[in-house]
Amino acid sequence: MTITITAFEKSPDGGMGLARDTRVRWALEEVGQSYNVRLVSFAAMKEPAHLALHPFGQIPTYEEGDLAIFETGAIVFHIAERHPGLLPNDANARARAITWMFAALNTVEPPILELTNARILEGDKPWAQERLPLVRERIRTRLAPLSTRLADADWLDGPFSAADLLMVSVLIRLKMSGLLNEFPNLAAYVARGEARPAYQRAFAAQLAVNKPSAG
Ligand SMILES: N[C@@H](CCC(=O)N[C@@H](CS)C(=O)NCC(=O)O)C(=O)O
Repeated sequence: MTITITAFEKSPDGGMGLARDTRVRWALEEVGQSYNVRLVSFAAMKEPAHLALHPFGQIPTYEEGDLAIFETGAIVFHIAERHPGLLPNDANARARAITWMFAALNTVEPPILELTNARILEGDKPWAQERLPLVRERIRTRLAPLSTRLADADWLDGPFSAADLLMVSVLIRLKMSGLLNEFPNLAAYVARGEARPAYQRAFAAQLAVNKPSAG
């Protein structure tokens, strides 16, 4: 069945892979599933046709036959459930992997997004500089236990899974902040994720959309 996802016509990050279609592309690449991409402008994302797919007017969305879903956690979970390779078969290991998927999106991602908000959306506010150390400290309170738990393992719980795909996708956002380098095992973890051929293909595909055209 044909799979179609949506992505930014022009991503604000210029193709650095931070737009969330990258994690969906990555999941599809990991399981060897081909997909189509429908590019949408910021204006189109707020129009009825897209709002019918995504009530909050965001990307990515995922369509497959008569199924349409949104939220990257749900999309990656859906892909992982229908294809082998992203979730363990053992019931307990699977439950632990799903736990880490939620932890990535629910516990680790929010303070990281706060940093983006503080820098970009609130950067011109008089209190912006004063707030930054507090926001960075909140991120450290998540990275420190994550680093302790990962220790010298390659992945969060046994072989690479959808949990690592989401956790790495979330941590990638910190690369420019310097915070990741305070935790060398997390920096190495992200590098391991980025080195996966499936990630490389996903990254290249989103970059191809956003690359400034030659000439
Ligand atoms: N929790 C959602 C977040 C989706 C989201 O924030 N998408 C961004 C792109 S990465 C977006 O569409 N931003 C434009 C907007 O909110 O208007 C998910 O994981 O899918």
